[in-house]
Amino acid sequence: MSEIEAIYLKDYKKPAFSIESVNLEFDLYEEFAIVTNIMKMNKVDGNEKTLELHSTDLELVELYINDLKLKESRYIISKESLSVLNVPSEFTLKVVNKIYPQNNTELEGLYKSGSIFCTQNEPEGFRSITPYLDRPDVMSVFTTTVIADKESYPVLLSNGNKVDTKDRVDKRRSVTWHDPHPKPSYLFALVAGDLGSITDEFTTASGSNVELNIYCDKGNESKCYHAMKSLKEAMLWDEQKYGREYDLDIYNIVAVDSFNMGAMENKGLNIFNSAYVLADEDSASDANFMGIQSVIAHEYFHNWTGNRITCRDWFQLTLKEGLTVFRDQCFSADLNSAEVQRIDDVKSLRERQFVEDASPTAHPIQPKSYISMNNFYTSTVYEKGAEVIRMIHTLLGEENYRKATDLYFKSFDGQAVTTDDFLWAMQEASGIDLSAFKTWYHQSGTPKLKVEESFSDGVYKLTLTQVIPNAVDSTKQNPYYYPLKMGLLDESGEEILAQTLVVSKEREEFIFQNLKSKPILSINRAFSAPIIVEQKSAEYAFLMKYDSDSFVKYESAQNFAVETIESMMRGQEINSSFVEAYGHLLDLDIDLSYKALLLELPSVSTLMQRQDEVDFEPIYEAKEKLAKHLAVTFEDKVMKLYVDNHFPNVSAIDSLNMGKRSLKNRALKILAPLETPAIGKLTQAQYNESLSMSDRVVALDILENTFSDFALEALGDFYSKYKDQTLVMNKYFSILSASHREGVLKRVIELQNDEVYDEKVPNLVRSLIGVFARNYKYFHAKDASGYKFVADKIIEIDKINPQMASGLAGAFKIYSRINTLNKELMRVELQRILNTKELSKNSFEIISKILK
Ligand code: 0A1
Ligand code: ZN
Repeated sequence: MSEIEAIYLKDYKKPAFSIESVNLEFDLYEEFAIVTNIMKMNKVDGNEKTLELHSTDLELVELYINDLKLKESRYIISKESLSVLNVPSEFTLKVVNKIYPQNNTELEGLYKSGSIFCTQNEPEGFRSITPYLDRPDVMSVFTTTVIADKESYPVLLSNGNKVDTKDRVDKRRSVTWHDPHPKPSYLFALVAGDLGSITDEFTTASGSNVELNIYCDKGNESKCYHAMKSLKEAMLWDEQKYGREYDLDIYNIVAVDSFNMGAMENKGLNIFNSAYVLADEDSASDANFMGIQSVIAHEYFHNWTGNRITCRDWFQLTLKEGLTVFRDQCFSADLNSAEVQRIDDVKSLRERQFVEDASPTAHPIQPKSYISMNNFYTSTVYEKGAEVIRMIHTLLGEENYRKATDLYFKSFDGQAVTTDDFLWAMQEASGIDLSAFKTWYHQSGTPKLKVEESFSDGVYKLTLTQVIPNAVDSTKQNPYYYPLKMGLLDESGEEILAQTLVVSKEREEFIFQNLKSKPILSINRAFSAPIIVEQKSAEYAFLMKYDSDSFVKYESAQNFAVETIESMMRGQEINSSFVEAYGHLLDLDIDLSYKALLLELPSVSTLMQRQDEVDFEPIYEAKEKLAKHLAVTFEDKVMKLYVDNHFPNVSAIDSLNMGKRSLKNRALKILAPLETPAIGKLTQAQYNESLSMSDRVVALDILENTFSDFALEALGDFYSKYKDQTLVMNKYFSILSASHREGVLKRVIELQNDEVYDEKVPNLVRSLIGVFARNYKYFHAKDASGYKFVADKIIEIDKINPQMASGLAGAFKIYSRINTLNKELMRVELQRILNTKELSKNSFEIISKILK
């Protein structure tokens, strides 16, 4: 594998050429496509004689400079480039080449999803379409003509505004699009298909009318209305919160079934994984509706944070992603329950990012090197990146933050910039020195904060010690600078004080005077910093009852449960104070979705992250025992919660009914461990009478895991109802793959032959194989069967779609921390993958890092 080389941030060089304009023509046929690319180019660096364009597996048809056809001696084609020798300082380069979208299973560049031609170019897909300076700091004005058979591909789309349509004699049609905003190639998009659509419009604050279209497979139009509503909500929110208006006459969204990620923010033509567009009450869960609202907004927000201002190079990815995730999180918090949104964001950060940060693939939000950039669309760059922006927001305050973002947009509009440029704007507008804050961009690992308290003579002393993990290469790292929101409560639960401390040293003391008695500490309120707090003997039960901060209340319930489960793992009895405190939660009269979160026991992943040597069995055993005890103790109360929130059974998608559903489904999950026929019947009835997908899948999951006698019938019913709706079938595969019942691996293997399953469709692979690889019980089976199966799949899928394969390889990230027996079993399989001939650089990078 010696030919695989890393790319380093320190090696960044400015481009030697610029591209003033680019004119593209796509002639699309069933077997191939001909791309004609005419670029007006200028030398930036006068000494450079050779123009080196990025180009993957180029099949060149013709090459011209200023209308002069070039002889073979004037250029060199390699696997990854096209070099044109002796170019003048100003010239027009015309490249004609042939590509095969129909055979493209990697889903990068131009490919086919079903019968739809579509593109995915971030980060480096464009170079497989046509030779180009495929780097984000080369921005150009694109004009694109798409030509295809009129009948099979009546809809022809690209970026910008439509400027021309021509019917041609040969039953083909050409449509030309012009995008006046200079953009890098990764934002280029093209779609051709026979699509259905819905249309709406939005009037911007300054009075421009924007045509909004959402395209999908014919027949799915009625499932696009929630996405359209979300788009309009996002457009309005960005005007109100950030003063950002949309800047073209048209905004198109296209939903396709085969897509590697969630969606893509191409200028004026977003392409989406259909899972984040299509929804109706019958087929989508409440979580799906929320997910659509957030991803639609995320892509829309990129128009300013990503497109108008883009990244200088891919090491700056968090510049657009961290900021845009922060923006979409705030949007969702404003439109829904803010407290639930914050807890959900933190849960997801801890389940994914904290695990990554504790693994050999840990990296700073601004990485220093990569082998395949595709591997760096990580929860670190996205979600930890969003936490970093959130800390800046907290340090600056709302008003200064808005001044600073205004300055950022004004200073860098139309440019490709760095995270330092962003920090400059934050600092310049607020007057707050952020130099010590920069550490967050360059270090990896989750910082810990040790909290010690003392009290005497009315003086309360808080001693904070930062415990900073080493980097992956064992080098020591420095302390961080961050805002730490905290409060002090008196014995009766009254809040004495609430403030934001700034933590900046390895060890520091904060003194609070004139207190009547030892206060109770509420720390890292709202999860103001993405850290792990270590505090001995915290007053969890008290904080669960009295804290005014909804996050700390939740955190205390979680921590108390963790403490209880861990003591059970050490052989102790169930802590009755925890059980009592849990009982109080059941009585709270609060937001229903929030209550459902408070009643959830910590995940296996949370517990596993705290173990020095990970072993799942003891975690399961203790957690199941506690769950059963809670169910027995509170059966009547929980049943009342269920009944109160289940009837009348309605399907409406509004916050009240979504809250009712999440609480009653939490109640049903709490009751399930009773395993009584009555609960089995209740679950079966919920499945049979369900009006919403949330109720249906929760019931199905419980039947599958707890009441197997009833499961078969319900699963059969679900299959026959939804086998023609692939998106819904993802839920079916996931439930079966995540199951704890006997024989899961055997069933997963068989399900690969199901007529609905297709190894080329990432959503399906993630639902069946990806979910299995997170089924701790069966993936980590002590006979290595789970590891062997997933390793085989990685090897097989790597040949079809390397991005999908390296995504699956993520399941092995726990390698360095797992118990010795599992570690050895894993090692054998990881080595086997690494020995595979022609392994992609995507998979090579992840697996070689894990094995190091
Ligand atoms: N920029 C998109 C995510 C995205 C990234 C890479 C992709 O293919 C390799 C696809 C999509 C976003 O943040 O939504
Ligand atoms: Zn994004």
